[in-house]
Amino acid sequence: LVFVIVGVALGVTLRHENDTFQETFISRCEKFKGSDCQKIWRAFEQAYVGRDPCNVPMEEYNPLVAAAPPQPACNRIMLWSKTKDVVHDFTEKRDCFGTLEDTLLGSVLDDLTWCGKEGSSETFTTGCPGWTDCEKNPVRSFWYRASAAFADAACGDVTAMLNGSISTPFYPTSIFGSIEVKRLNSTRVKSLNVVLVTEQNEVANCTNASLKDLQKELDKGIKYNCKEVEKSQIEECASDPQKPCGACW
Ligand code: N1C
Repeated sequence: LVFVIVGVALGVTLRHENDTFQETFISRCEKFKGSDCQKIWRAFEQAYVGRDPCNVPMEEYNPLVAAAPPQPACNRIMLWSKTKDVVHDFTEKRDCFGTLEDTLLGSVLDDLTWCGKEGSSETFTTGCPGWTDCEKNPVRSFWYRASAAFADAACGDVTAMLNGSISTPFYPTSIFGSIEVKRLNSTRVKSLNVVLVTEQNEVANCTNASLKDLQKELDKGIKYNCKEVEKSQIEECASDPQKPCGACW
């Protein structure tokens, strides 16, 4: 009897886990009017369901990206690395820039964890590999693939917020460094404008060696600019709807 009760309880928990994840996915997706969220869910699921959670290459998300391609607006694209909080605080309050989290896929999967298991058709949200446990985990491969699609679609003047409180604001193994910068194409992108977010204890400025590496990675023909901006200034502008976007820094 004890086994039956434990078994049923476990079954109920798993079923619950599975259902709430799918419900979150669908309800976030439905905020994007006119999207076929059932179809997008199926394209998502097929990437990792029934697979070893350490062997999900980013290409498995090709059908998902095809079902919901990111369509960023030119001149408003915001990329970032190690500055998620300040970036999202700003983009939530002001309609100046769009990040990957403002696109359907980025917004649906932000802050979620998921994986499959060999021989199972379910989605799990616990017991999944962490970001660095293995390289080809479903969450990491998703962000690689979605970021690649976002950068491929970038156009006009692109902004990137990097962290001036660390010694290497441009980190070659980050998604920004290893995927996005490399995929910006000079036939569509005019310039990359780095906003180096500084605090009282400024560690890096625009002359930082890692930013030289960033310029080397850029497609020739894309103009590069860098500006040090205090975090408090970005926060002030976020809270001042009167201030034009172009006057924030
Ligand atoms: O590795 P990063 O930053 O350089 O990646 C950031 C870069 C941004 O420009 C985004 O377009 O890549 C994209 N991106 C996301 O949009 C995103 N949302 C949430 C990359 N990662 C994203 N996450 C989570 O943040 C992801 O699960 C991983 O844990 C971090 C990576 O952040 P980072 O190292 O600061």
